[in-house]
Amino acid sequence: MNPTANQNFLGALAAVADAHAQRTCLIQPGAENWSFAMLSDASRRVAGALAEAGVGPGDRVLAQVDKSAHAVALYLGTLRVGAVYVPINTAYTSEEVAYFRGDSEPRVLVCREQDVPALAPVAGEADLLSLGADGDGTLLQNAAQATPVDTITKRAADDIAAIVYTSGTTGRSKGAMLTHDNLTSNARVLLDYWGWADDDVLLHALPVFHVHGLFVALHCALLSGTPMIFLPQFDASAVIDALPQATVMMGVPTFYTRLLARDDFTQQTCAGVRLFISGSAPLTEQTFAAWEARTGHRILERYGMSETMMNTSNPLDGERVPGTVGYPLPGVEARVVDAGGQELARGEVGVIEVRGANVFAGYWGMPEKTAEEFRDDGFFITGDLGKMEEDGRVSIVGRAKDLVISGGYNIYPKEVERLIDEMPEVLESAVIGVPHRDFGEGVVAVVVPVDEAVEEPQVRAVLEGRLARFKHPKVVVNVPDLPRNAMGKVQKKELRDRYEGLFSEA
Ligand code: MLC
Ligand code: AMP
Repeated sequence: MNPTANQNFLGALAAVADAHAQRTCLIQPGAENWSFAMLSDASRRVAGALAEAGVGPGDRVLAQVDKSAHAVALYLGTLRVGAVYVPINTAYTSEEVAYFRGDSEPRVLVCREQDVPALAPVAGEADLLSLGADGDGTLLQNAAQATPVDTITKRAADDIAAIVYTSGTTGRSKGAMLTHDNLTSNARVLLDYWGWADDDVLLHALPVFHVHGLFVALHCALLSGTPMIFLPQFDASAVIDALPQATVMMGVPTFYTRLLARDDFTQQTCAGVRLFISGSAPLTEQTFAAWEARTGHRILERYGMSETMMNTSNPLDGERVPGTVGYPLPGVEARVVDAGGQELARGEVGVIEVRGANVFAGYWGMPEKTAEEFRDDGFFITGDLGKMEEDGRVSIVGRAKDLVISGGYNIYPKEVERLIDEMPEVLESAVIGVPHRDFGEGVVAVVVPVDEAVEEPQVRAVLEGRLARFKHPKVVVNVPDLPRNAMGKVQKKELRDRYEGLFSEA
């Protein structure tokens, strides 16, 4: 790598876009398709609006926007001016957005038009701009007046391209800083490992505020100059309609279980597909087997995180083993260690640690937290429990971190417990995840009431407006006390075992 060259990841994407200018980039059923040239052009205009708003290299652009072609242009426009893209879930409440705004100190906050009144009071120093999925709003109005930016601001390989927030087990969310080199290296590895071909068409139904939809999926298509069927969200009917035109689909396990629940989803639907990829949450062996029985395809499962993007993957050619997440990707080292950080023998369960060009630069504004999660030799402590098989495959068996993954979204119990514990009717609570047929895990609040039993609507009413709804407990259970160990620590495993059948009918 030439250290004096411009390492802005957008440079690589722009070169591909120029080479495929007239090719379709975004296939949008029911709306106009966008060519690579149209997307490049839109990103230049958005960059103009951002530059006019004073956004420069290293400045943060916080975005809470619906998925759309314009949202992709906003991401690319941010990179173009050398700024840092900070995407957040559209389900977050204004109270949650206030935290991200305060922590990331963006120059600009871009939100949906309907959210302007609620977010104006929390925008702080940031300019508040709006962007509708159809292109309405002040961002594009400003872009129409601004001079488009043709240059790509020079960035070093280790300059920050994006901050992706991932919730903290103890405190508030931490912003994982991903560098231009992190994005570039992981995208190149995935294109090669998954055998991306010139005639591939990706079905993209993931949200574009997490690494799965924004980086893994989008980058594979943009960096290979191949089209995506760009759906605004996952809707089983829309996916069944679009799949016959696709060759690759990426999804969280819920996508797969929801498709399997449909009688009109058949082998014929995916006759043209060469690869189904799953990640962000464990894919059960039952889903793997049911998918193979229905479609003849063995789903390729891979493992990643916001902090690292993709770490391991089952092979494209070769055995895809259900219940495992495959081999460390080229350039990624993985090891399994005990509590003291000693590497364990193959087959033994411990914490997974990874090192490589994909691993993030640290948590934004949290040097101590960053130091705690890295070993001296540069390995990042993932907090996932797993083992390495004799042949080098990795299996994930659980989590050392107290985390629920529901439909591919992470929910940190502490964040929910803190609010429930503030209720005068509650003595204490424990929030857990138990098996859920649709979401993989469903959130359950186990509460010790002061007096009368606490009902689910009461809890929801307290959380409403304060926590995104996907984090709300789907069930509230009342108990006289919480099981604790000798140290006084709540035994969540015991609670998970006790309530494991709660959603069996779900
Ligand atoms: C929505 N709801 C959820 C939920 N999604 N509840 C629990 N878990 C979820 N994941 C709730 C809403 O709050 C709402 O509740 C109700 O369900 C209907 O909302 P919806 O928006 O209509 O939901 P739906 O369209 O059904 O969404 C489900 C989904 C979506 C699975 C399609 O959650 C999704 O796209 N998930 C993908 C997440 C993802 O991309 N993860 C990648 C992270 S990156 P109410 O109460 O309002 O009715 C990562 C690294 C890696 O992990 O390795 O990839
Ligand atoms: P996030 O904070 O959204 O980046 O979530 C990352 C977490 O998702 C990882 O630390 C894992 O716990 C989990 N995860 C991602 N992919 C898989 C997978 N294939 N199997 C099991 N867990 C996964």
